[in-house]
Amino acid sequence: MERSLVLIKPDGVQRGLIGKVIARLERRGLRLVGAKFMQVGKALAEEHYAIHKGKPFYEGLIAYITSAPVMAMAWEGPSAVAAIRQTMGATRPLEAAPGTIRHDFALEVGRNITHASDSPENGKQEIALWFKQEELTSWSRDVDRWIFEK
Ligand code: IDP
Ligand code: MG
Repeated sequence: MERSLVLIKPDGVQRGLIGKVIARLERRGLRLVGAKFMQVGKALAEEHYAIHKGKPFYEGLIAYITSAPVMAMAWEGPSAVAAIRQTMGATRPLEAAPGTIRHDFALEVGRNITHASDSPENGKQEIALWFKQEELTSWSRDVDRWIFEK
């Protein structure tokens, strides 16, 4: 089953949106496999956002993600990466489709509430970066057969 890292960033936590974000992912049919509420240190932030090092917004991005606690989660499902990014909406809230989290709760790209992995490979890598193996729980739900075709 495909997995994605999801972060509710400091703005989402401060604004009391943890429950709303989780509710949308649950409602979609995705399955939670790990979750922890944590303060992000500079080292983890820099490794997580290494691909953006050198970009004009990089320093601000590291300051943003380390500024207050985040809710880090691993979610799974068929095509979980694409499904979750669709539920989050485009990176820039003004380009996000109505009904998406970034459209419905945000205005600015530097305060866009969530992070989600952008490929199945990055999903695996990011979950390995943020979670120890024993922090992830594989399980099944009675309702799975009504959500997952196979
Ligand atoms: P994503 O979060 O939708 O995958 P990325 O392009 O990977 O978007 O960028 C990572 C994060 O960096 C964004 O979610 C956003 O918080 C921040 N970011 C991206 N572009 C800008 C920008 O132009 N100004 C400020 N922050 C930005
Ligand atoms: Mg990204």
